[in-house]
Amino acid sequence: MRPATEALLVIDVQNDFCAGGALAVPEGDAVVPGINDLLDSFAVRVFTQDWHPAGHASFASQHDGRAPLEVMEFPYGPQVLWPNHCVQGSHGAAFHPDLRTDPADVVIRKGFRRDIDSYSAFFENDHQTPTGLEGYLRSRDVESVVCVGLATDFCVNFSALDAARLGFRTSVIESLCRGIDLDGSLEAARGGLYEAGVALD
Ligand code: VGL
Ligand code: ZN
Repeated sequence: MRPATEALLVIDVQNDFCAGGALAVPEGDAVVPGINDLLDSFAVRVFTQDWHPAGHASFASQHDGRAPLEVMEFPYGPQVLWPNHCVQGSHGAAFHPDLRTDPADVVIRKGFRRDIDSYSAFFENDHQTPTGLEGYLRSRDVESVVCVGLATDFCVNFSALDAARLGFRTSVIESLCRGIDLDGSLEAARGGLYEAGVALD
């Protein structure tokens, strides 16, 4: 068993980020068996779920003349526009069917405000609006966070950066993550995580 002060953060292992999904991450499904094996060794297990209302502002379909993967200026800064994905209650938003979800202590849903995206498990993309995860972890006396899931360069990256910034000892198990890799975003994420003191295991 890992120490009681260590949490496993399983990020966005949902159908839309896996093979056949609306925003499929290459080899996204490949993380499932390893995550399943890891769950029982952690005393604190947090899952996140990208959970957008239909018509979410991060969807390219909401902006005339815009295509997925273009970057648009939002009030809080540049925002990548995505294909419609992880719509609340849809099959795409459900966890991968082979992921063991019963061991989850808590499921944090994010991205449910129409006008603001949320990559990080801790804060929305304005970097101010909290999801509540910090308080949850602190009230359970968590000191370390281990991140796995999808996508390495977006939700895993921003979750790990925020965890480190909040003072949690933070690591990312890269073999249990897969990335989107948009214009070098995977290498940029690795560099940023290293700079932030996040261990890449
Ligand atoms: C994600 C893009 C849009 C992710 C979520 O889980 O990494 N990426 N929404
Ligand atoms: Zn999303």
